[in-house]
Amino acid sequence: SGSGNIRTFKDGNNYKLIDNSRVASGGPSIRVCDCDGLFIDPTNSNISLDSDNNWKNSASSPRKLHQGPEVDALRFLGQVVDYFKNTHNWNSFDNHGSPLYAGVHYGDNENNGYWIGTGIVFGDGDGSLLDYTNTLDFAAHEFTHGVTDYTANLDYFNQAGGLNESFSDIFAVMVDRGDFLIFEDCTTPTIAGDAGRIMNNPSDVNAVWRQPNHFLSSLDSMNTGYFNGQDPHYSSGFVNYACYLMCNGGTHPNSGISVVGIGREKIEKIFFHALSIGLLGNNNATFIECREACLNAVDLIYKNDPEYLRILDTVKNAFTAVGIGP
Ligand code: ASN
Ligand code: ZN
Ligand code: CA
Repeated sequence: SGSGNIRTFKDGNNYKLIDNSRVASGGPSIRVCDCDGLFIDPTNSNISLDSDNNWKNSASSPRKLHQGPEVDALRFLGQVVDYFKNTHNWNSFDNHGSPLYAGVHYGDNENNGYWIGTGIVFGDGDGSLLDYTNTLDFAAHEFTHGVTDYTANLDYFNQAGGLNESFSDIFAVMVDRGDFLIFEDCTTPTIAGDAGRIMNNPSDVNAVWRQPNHFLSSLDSMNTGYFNGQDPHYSSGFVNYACYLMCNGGTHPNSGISVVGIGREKIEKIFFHALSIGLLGNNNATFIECREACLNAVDLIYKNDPEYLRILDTVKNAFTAVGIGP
């Protein structure tokens, strides 16, 4: 994703993709492992090496030997860690500054990436459906699964599963900032304008995961079973849409309910408060409980803000617009 300077670690004759610049202030060491096409755990193994500290792709070498994605992982995880620290005063994924591991070139043409408890593994993709998976919003999405594990600790099924996925998408777009598209930088490199998920229009045909935009949306063949929570990537759609409406405003096409947008700065604080305090330890939280936690967050954070009533209205109307609550 372009050239630039990075922090590395000199060890004998080699340089390692380790960024310890946050350690002195209590932050995490960020460590990139080269999985080299294997399904291996990056924790404490195979740190990416380079002999001259000039990291680059070699066009002639196979994708799994490209250093670009390894460098990107280091940079993007740094940005994600800095976002959570600077915006939410949350230190690494566990709020204890634990080291964060990235496993790059995970698996053979693997079209996905995962939170693994100590960090994230990133597949290279097959170059068609996905082109590498270590983009900024992918890193932020997966990292947020780690934050969720240490806060609300939401199940990955039923309504809690949808909320779990939604929190990851919400903070993915908060970190990535420019848009409400999920994984747009790595989804189908040959097709312009599509994305994994589209929070501003979850049922858009350009989304790989077409999601219901309302709790009561009739189920199409792609999301059959979402009321049983079989795939959290569908039941997250209307919560994602509520978040979008809170930030940018709009009228829900089904319910006709309008929401006045109040921007991202207040909304990200409200959702983080809900995740880390309101829903703390609430493994099987429901959509309604998420609404209540967000409304409580508005009270606790903005009670004395001159805009308090406007903020409350926006959050309430957005949840109501997507069918969560009265
Ligand atoms: N495996 C990823 C996840 O955390 C990517 C995705 O959103 N499908 O959900
Ligand atoms: Zn996820
Ligand atoms: Ca994005």
